[in-house]
Amino acid sequence: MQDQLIEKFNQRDAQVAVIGLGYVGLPLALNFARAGYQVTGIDLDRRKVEAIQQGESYIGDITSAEMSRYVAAPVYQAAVGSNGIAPDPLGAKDALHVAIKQQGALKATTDFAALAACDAVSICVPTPLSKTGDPDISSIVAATEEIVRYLHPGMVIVLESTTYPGTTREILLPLLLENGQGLRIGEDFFLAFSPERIDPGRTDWMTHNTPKVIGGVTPACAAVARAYYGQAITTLVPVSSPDAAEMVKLFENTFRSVNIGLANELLLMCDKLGLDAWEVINAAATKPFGFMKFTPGPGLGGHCIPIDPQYLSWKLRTLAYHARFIELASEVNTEMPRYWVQRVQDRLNDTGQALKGSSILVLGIAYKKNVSDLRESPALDIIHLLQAKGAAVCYHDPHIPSFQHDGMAMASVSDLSASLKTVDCLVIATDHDIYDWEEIERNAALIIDTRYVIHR
Ligand code: SAJ
Repeated sequence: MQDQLIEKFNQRDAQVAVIGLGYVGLPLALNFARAGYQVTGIDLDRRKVEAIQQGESYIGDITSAEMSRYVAAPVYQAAVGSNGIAPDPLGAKDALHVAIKQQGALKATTDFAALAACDAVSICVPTPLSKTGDPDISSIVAATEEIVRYLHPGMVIVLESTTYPGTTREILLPLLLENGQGLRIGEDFFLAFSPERIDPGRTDWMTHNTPKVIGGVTPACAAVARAYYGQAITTLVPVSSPDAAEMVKLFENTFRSVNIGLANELLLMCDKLGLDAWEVINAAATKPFGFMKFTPGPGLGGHCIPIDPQYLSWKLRTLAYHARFIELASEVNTEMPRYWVQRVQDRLNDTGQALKGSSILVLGIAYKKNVSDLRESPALDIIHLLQAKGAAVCYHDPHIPSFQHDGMAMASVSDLSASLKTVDCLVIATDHDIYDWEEIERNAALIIDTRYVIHR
């Protein structure tokens, strides 16, 4: 079975599925289609499925023109049932079959039954934190339970979702082994973990050319998973187990969280010493070796860096180990919004004005520059804290015209120049490249710059 499957991948004559068509799954599905596989994208969100069927991209990194090249040809659409599965794609007339093979490499559906015809499936579903701050892998479990229903001999499953070490082996494997058909791991079906390394908006490192770590449950699983991914990804980095691969991903992002926390603590220390933290950091960054620059900021945003390390510290707590760096970094990073609000209060106080009743404009609320993603953005905490102290807060962000979050509903001010001239204080939370910083500095009375973009 192993050799048959590997040969199918090497011949690029495999049918594969990607579960979860977000910023990770859709680019992966496209890369598999580009490699020559027949790809079925599966997502619970019918709007995503319909958009793909229409050749419309909803991911910034993919153009609709690019996607349309791989979406099923019109003739295939005619034959496809409403749930996105052709009645009998392999028995279709020659013309349809050729159309499917050449152009219909990518189709989408909400129906997991498509897995019955698949030789491989990649799981790219979200792994958030629960309300209590613990890992929520319910989407992974739900996807795996669907896979079990359609598990058949000659199938490889690769988990991509970021999760704690042990998930693949301790959660997915037992579920898959209860397949009721006596299918054996490493003989009849194969299982591996390969973490995603997508950085939305990047054009230098993309899915196909970013080295991809991959760890199989058994040597046969590793060989099959490498054949599956090797046709679409330039560089594979095999590791000894799925646990190691899971740990690699968490270490990568914990590395960032801890170093960002150190940069933020440097700011707090420089405050006490009356030093300019950015001057210190920029000078330290001239060291040509043994140093990597991170900068203080408004706090830690995004759907990766604040979340992933918590998966690791949670797992270690179950083993009675306290992951001190992770928890300390999280403590420092989450404290930053409060630190910056205190800076606003002090600056207004210096001019004899109370924060209460003052008007504050927060500039840039996305979690980092040049993105429109608001998830875990510290700017939201800054707005909330300022409002709690009685300030009248407005914001401007060209990437986020309006938002609703945690009972807050706001819209970006339309005339930035006019707003700059009227507010008491400006807080620069995200330094989008689109801003004209000289004009901003000319028009704003008081500036609290969490990104050091004005003084750069
Ligand atoms: N931040 C700082 N100081 C820094 C760097 C970042 O305050 O020196 C803040 C950012 O403003 C943001 C948060 O930390 O709020 C996270 O920033 P990030 O640069 O890590 O950006 P992310 O969250 O988009 O991280 C992603 C990750 N990619 C994946 O998980 C696949 C991360 O591993 C990448 O290294 C990062 O992109 C990247 O390099 O851009």
